[in-house]
Amino acid sequence: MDRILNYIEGKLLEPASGKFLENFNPAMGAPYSTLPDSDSSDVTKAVDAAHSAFPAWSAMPLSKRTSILLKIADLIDRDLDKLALAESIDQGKPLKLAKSVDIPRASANMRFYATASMHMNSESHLMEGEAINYTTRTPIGVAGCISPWNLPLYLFTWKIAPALAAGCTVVAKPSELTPMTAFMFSKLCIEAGLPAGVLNIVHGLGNKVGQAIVEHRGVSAISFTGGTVTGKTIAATAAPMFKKLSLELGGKNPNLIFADCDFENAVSTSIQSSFSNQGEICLCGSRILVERGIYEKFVNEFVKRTKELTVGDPLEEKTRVGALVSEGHMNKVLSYIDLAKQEGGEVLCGGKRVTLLGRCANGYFVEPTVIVGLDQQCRTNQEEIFGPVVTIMPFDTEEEAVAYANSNAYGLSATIWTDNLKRAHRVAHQVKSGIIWVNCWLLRDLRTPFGGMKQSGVGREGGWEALRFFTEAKNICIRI
Ligand code: TXE
Repeated sequence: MDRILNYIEGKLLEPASGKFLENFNPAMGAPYSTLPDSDSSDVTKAVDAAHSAFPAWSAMPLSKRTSILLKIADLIDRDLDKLALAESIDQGKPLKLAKSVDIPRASANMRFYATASMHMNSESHLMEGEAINYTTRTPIGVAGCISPWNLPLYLFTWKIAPALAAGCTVVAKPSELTPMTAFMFSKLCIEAGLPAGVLNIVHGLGNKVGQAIVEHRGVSAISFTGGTVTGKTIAATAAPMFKKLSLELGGKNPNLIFADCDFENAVSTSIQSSFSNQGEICLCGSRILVERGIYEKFVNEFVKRTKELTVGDPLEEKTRVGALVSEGHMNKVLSYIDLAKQEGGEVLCGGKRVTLLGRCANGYFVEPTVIVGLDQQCRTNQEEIFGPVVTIMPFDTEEEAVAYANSNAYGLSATIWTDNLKRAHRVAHQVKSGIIWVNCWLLRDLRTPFGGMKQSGVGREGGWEALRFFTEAKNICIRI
């Protein structure tokens, strides 16, 4: 069995306790590696290492820092096939997706922030005749980066890259459900010559390792992506300590389909936005709202194409829907399908666990599921399911569509399908979400602000936002 180790002070180490946890292959429903069951003493060691490394890393000439981060990006590209295979085995996602999206995005994150830091400049403001102000932005210190299991290396690097590029040193924790590519990443950092202690990766459980990172007085900022409930716990711990917080939490995103849309494009992209990565993407459009004039036509076509999706072994080329990340998560998704039925929903397709033959006989597979007949306020339409389950509801007017879209505590992203440009702008301005896609989905420009409103989080990642988050601004005012 592979043994994952912590990465502290430039070395691959066992946890202080000597204890390890099992790491499951969700497509097989069986453990295949172990990971450290670390605790607060490992976190303290990592924070100490990060503090020791901070003065040299933050003072390193930008060109040198950049070249190390670019080297890491190159090594990710070199190992694309190995990393993609590991990600698919660890997470359950189709290998094809890991190869085309997850791992390329991980190296893109490193490259984007390595070079962005070269272009970041600080502001200066002249107060006519009186004074000149200039603002400095210096790295905040040791940053804590906590990431989830749905897009493991993709989201891990999305936090680490801007933190390191800004000159911070980092203590990071990947999800205990998907630790493998973060472990492989630590080996690439060693190979790239990242100085010891600049990045420390402590593996283990959220309520032990994650909580210890959030509680540690030596950690100045926490960047977290994960569930809203965990986000609340983190905020409750970190806020009284006045730590800087970036929380990217859940979503229950509306997908608004107007009758004047490009129908083919709307249906085919909605299949993607519903079931990509088994629906385990915070940006998935799990509430589909369709203008009544095309409601029936849309539902029929959508269900037909959903039934054509191959649920199967993530390593097979034809697989479109892989395994859910864990047995617990699969049971949660199935319980929401039961709830939808109790709430009066009609399951038009899917709804059940899939049992495959062969090596994946015990895997955590769920059929892509389409449910209609539910009202906007029921729990199925209010709570994040985070699986291959969507609901479809009709609407009659634009006002109604906007009201339905906003009738939820989350506000991460929304998709709008219409060929009417004025409507696109009107609706985009009224929907309360941090990210709006018009006639597309998950089209990402890394320069744009990324994050949610309401219960979807606090703060924004992406572009300058992340570099600002990991730096502290200071204004200096000099009388002329
Ligand atoms: O995530 P957690 P879970 C949603 C999704 C899912 C639900 C719960 O609806 O069903 O959240 O998933 C670490 N202090 N999303 O419980 O716990 C944990 O170890 C510090 C949406 O698996 O939020 C992991 O590294 N850290 C989402 C990370 O937090 C703690 C992606 C995320 O895990 C901690 C994942 C604590 N007290 C789930 N407790 C998205 N928005 O992308 C746990 N962690």
